[in-house]
Amino acid sequence: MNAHIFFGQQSQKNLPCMPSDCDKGTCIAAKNPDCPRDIDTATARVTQGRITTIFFTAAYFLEDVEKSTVGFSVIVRILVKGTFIPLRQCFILRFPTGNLSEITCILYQNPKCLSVKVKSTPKTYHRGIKMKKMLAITAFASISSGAALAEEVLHVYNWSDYIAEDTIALFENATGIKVTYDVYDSNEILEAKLLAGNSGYDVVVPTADFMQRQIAAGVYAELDKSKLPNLKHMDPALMAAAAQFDPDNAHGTIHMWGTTGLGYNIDKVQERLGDDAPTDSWALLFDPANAEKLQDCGIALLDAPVEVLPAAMNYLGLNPQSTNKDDLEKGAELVNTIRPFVRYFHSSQYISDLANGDICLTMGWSGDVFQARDRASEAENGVEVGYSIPKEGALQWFDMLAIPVDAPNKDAAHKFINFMMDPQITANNTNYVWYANANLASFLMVDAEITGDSGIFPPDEVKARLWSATVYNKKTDRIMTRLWTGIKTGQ
Ligand code: SPD
Repeated sequence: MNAHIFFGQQSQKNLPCMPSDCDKGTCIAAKNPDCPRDIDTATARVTQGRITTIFFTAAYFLEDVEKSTVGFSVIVRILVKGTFIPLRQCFILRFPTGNLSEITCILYQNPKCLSVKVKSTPKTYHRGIKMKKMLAITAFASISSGAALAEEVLHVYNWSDYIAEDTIALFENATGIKVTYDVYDSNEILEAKLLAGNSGYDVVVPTADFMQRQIAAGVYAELDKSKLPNLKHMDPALMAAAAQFDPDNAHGTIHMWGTTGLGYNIDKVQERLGDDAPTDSWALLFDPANAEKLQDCGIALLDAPVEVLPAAMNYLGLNPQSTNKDDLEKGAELVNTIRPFVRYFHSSQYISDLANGDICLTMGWSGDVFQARDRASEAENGVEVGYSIPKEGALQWFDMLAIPVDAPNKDAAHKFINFMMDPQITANNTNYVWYANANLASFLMVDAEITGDSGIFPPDEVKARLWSATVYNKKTDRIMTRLWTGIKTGQ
């Protein structure tokens, strides 16, 4: 896969469609009737410094593009001051010595056609050759103004395995803000830090039900939506579902959402339970006869009482959202019957263990199980991983981007959250972590393998069987903690 952007006359003859009608307002340049409109956009701007925004016309020459059914991803090289700069994906890029300039290019269906939008330019540039000069100038301006700036820092606390590997670097490159990034793997850990106060974090990612009671405890700042223009991309239906925990989505926006189901090693389960193994049912885990047969190849459970007990209650035919003490105790009793066959309780270790064949069954979060499947297939180790949303039903949850009320850098936090809602960034994240997102504009850029997988984006008939989490009050919390401690310690 190799593609170049060139600025200048040479590239123009390679393009069937060229920018031609630019004026001071907007320019859609694809005039060739063979070219779809808005097939790609290219912008460059200096985000800080004396010249604040420059949008430009550019010409692409694509040598070779990796095709997929959804779109194209490209690697871009840019010529600045006579040197080709190796860059990552064509999305947000910066010049080598400055961190203030950025180029964005998004390529969709037909890479041979070009459509460039030019908005509110200080000057209008019609020719790529002028663009080349302009880039040199802006890079220069960046270097000189960048030296005087103090480093701005953003502290992010997120779930492990929950972001593409280059997202943070792209944000840093785009904004010049340095990110410190820590991870956790349970809501309880995050909650303990937030309730203690002065966590030092600017952005955190609570699950919506935990977030609700944390909002009540005054843990979060209200979002300043004027700083979040990318909110317009969010799916109103999913945001409304998340709003049941945070009215008007006042404190958070959806990072990813998913389900809690069963991850399993297809061959090992089949070897032990035969062709009729109930992989589509909680019975695979909660029927003690099955759990006993699977114990030798390894069963793991999430270390999350609010996930495990309601699933057990659901299998028993009880309301998984119930806070009734008897119901919770019946759920715990069932989990106790399979407890001797459970190897461990952990909420992230199962990803690598499932991928390596070290366990054969886990209760797990959708994307994490798909990551395990992906890792196994990359390792070519013969392990085949399956994920199922049990036919009895499953939890649907939303993980939210939010800002603690005592965040040291709320302005940068808003920039980060807005960046995370950029359609291309969201798509990159989903393509990497295998979780469904709620960003409608991103779907064109999400791998078809992901959008088409019913375990990640469940169809309506499956959605109808999903329940949303219960927000437990202090009294129920205490019951849950007591039951959970009993289960884990085997008493
Ligand atoms: N590896 C990322 C996992 C994110 C899971 N969030 C789950 C919340 C479930 N209630």
